[in-house]
Amino acid sequence: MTPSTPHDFQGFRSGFIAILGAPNAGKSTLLNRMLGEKIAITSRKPQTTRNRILGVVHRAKAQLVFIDTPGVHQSKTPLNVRIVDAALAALADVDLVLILADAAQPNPAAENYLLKRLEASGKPLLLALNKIDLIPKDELLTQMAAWSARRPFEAILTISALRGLAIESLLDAMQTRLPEGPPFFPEDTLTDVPERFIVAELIREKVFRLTGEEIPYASAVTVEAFKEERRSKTIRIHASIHVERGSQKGIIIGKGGRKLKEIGQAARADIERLLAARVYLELFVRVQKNWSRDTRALRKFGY
Ligand SMILES: Nc1nc2c(ncn2[C@@H]2O[C@H](COP(=O)(O)OP(=O)(O)OP(=O)(O)O)[C@@H](O)[C@H]2O)c(=O)[nH]1
Ligand SMILES: [Mg+2]
Repeated sequence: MTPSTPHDFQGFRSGFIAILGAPNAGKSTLLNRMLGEKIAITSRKPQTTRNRILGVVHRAKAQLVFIDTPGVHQSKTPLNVRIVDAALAALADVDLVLILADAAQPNPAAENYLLKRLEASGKPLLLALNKIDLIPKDELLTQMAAWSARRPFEAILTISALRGLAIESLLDAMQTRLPEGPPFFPEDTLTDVPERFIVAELIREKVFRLTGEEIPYASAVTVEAFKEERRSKTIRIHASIHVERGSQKGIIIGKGGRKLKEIGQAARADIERLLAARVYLELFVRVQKNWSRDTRALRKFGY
């Protein structure tokens, strides 16, 4: 690539956009959809995302840098307070905020809390009502009216992140509201999160999807070893699933190790797709008593 002069970026727009919303609104699904790659994990259960995840969308005349965030809600547990703080901290450095709301299952308590926390930020807000594949059009119109009565938005759009409906119009609406300027990242940059982090997240996603009750919320995943074996073209990964109690360890392992095997197989398939390589995945389950309430453990697990 030859170095670019500022002149090359005439008419080019670039900026940072935070995706904020109640838990389960579809924020991570939308990020993946806009990127055309899966970098953020998703599940039917709320509070899937725990960290800020950056994703870069490259368009002909613009670069949109998204920050996917954990769902904002009022919760007082140490883990959740950290998670929500992480989401709102994303606000500081962005040019625009995209609020994503679940039109099929509105969450007024969390939405109002978010709007209140956004008041002081002074950032322009764009609203997208998601999951329009699940509700009739007239109900959507009622909701749009109700939202615009709550506070003014730059624009209100209706989309389906899962089905890929109206995603281009949403990108257009965001692009026109970004400042003019050169791109922040090279053209081949998709994210700034390390592969190891995405690997840990893909394992955590399987725990979220394949276990019930409190297990997903009591689990954290760390990757201890990540070794490329040139000769066999295999990547050897050792990872641990940390839970809070011995009984939870038993549930994750399952009868005859069946649950852990299921988690491992599903995770490995995704990791192989991500890394485009053969993967040998070894999973351990460890008990770290009440880690979600322990500041040091929270830090160790990346929260
Ligand atoms: N039907 C339908 N389902 C959707 C749509 N977008 C997302 N979902 C589903 O909604 C659920 C939650 O999606 P996520 O992307 O994990 O939601 P999130 O906002 O990132 O959730 P947290 O990280 O927990 O805050 C998943 O089961 C998605 O498949 C949509 O447009 N239509
Ligand atoms: Mg998410």
